[in-house]
Amino acid sequence: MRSRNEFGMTLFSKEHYMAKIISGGNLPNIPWQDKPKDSWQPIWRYTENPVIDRNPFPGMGRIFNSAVIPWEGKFKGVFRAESTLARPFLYLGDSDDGIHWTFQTERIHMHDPDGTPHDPYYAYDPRVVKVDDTYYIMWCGDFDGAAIGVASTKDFKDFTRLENPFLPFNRNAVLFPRKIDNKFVMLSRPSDSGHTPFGDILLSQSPDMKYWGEHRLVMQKGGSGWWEGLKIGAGPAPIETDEGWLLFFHGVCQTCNGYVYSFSAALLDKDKPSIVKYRCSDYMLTPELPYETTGFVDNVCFPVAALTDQATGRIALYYGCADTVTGLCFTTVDETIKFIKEHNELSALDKDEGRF
Ligand code: BMA
Repeated sequence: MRSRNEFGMTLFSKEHYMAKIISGGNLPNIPWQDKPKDSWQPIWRYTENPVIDRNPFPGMGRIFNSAVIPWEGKFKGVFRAESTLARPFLYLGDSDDGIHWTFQTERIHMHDPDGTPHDPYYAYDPRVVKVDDTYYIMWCGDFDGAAIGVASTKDFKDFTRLENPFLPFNRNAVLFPRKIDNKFVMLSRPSDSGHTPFGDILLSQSPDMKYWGEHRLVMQKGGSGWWEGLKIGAGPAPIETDEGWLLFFHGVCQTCNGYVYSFSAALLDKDKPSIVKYRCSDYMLTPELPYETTGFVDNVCFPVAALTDQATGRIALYYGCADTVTGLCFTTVDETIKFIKEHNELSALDKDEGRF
């Protein structure tokens, strides 16, 4: 509905405006359940969670914090999988519906551009992002401490290791799904050598996925919500919307009984994504159900992958639960952006381009 006020300005009623996803294409087979009628929250869980339970195949203990992407009308997964060694490596999986998975029982092997085998010493929290015709996998691996590893593939059979983008120590790296101003743009979370009692989200740019620079501060931890008081980190690849880049991010709260990982979302400027336009002061999902509150590490909801359907605005998010199993939850671009705006809280630095 559209009307005009006494000054002749056009007014839109709430029903009229619907935020839209503007790239990524349609995904009619996106995993989906409608929002429960009694829910006031912007994100709702898949009722059959977890989608990947404990001990998913012989010898494999836990799969969580993992990436899922559309592939040839079905879905491909790049999983953080921990065998009975309890040490993370990347494994592949396939699914017709994004819910039921078959796994390859041999971990992903990689080589340098000259063909020399070059496997990660360990690898966790993978994100997979398609830019142009190439899929990039980013993970946290060892480089004299925790740092970001990157590999590329076009077929999920052959994986070429690229140069490590950043100095140690760093985690939670994820590319934007297209170049901006002709450059690759990657979010990351620099830290120290320990289990990082601090952390903000930064952005770096590259003409070629090899040389990275033009670093910018995007978002700092904190705000009025204690749920993100200790540190924050980017989740899935930012989603392009008509309001800017929709970024789901996790936040960590320090309690007397350990860390609690929740998540929420922000909107970044379309052309200069180090500028935060809106940021949600409240969490959208926090550990509540037993598979989120109890596991190898209790109280962890850790989002790393999002499937989107441009036609309907649906978003399916995969999140690691308690460092033990994989959960699925849902929202729409409109629900999320509405919630962000209703709970908007920006710091002075959020609005800044983040160049010091
Ligand atoms: C973070 C990462 C995640 C993990 C989380 C909770 O620092 O290591 O992989 O889910 O801690 O243990």
